[in-house]
Amino acid sequence: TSLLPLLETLPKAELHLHIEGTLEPELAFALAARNGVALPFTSVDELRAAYDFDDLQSFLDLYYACMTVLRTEQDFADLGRAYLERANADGVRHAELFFDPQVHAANGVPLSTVMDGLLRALADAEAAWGMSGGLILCFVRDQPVASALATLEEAAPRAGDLLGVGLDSAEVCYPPSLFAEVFERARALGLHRVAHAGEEGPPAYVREAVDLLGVERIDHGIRAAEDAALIDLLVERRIPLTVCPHSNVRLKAVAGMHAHPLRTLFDRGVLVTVNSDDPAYFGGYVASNYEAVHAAGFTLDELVRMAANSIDASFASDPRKAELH
Ligand code: ES4
Ligand code: ZN
Repeated sequence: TSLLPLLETLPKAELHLHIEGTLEPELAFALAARNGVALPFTSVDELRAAYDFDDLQSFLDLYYACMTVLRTEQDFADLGRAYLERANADGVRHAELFFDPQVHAANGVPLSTVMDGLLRALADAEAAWGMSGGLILCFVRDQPVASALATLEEAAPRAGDLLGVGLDSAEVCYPPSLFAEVFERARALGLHRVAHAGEEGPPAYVREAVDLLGVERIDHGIRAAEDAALIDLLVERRIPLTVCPHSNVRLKAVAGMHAHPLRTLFDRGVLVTVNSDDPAYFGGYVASNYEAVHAAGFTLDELVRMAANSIDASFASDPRKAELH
């Protein structure tokens, strides 16, 4: 019997979610037609058939190609609305959305267009379902540091409209240390800081993100399980990991859920959370990711703990966290 209906009722926060990764093929084709943009696929089925990845880069190539259909403030409001409606059905009470402004800028879309559309979707979700949340501006680590700095300066006057900054895209060969100055500036602007690390990259990248970027959470971080002293550091500093089970399996970061280091990390006392990453591409939204964790041998009590961790690990205010528990 499926635990899914029960998992959908657990109050949870989603902390690792690329809003561009919630673009379902049907909406991608609708926006392509609306904006007169061509997709390199002739049908929804052909696009869905391309969701067969070897690694992170093979996914990113398709993800960035599909992002070209996103052009107007309304597109971002529609995208955000569709995700938040789906998340509400999965018991998400607080959602922190990653977005990639440098990629949109390369497509001719200004930062304000992206932010205004997504903020409208978040405001509507708060009004409709009492959902809280916000935006985390991510720097794409395979673009120059100067581009990240310029993007942050462009965003600086609207720092109050952001929860924080993150770091994503191709990981190997782009160590966190490259972005120390960018993250120092984000800290000075009063922004929270997170970074993808230890998804495909080595444990040393997780340590750099903590020591040199001062991040408050690590996105993925699963390769930290290879380094006992690093696990101790995450436990002592109470630095949560935002783990994305379907993503790790589909991008072959792990050999399968049976080989996932989540059990090691959880049993050692790391504050692990369960998230969906790019759910349109990886075969399931957040409750489905909790179900995958259950199928891998975690008990309902343990899943309840991870849902509680997600609220504690969020950037919601303390009164809001108390309300969510
Ligand atoms: C991403 Cl799964 C993943 N890893 C790194 N960067 C990303 N951007 C969107 N999804
Ligand atoms: Zn991610």
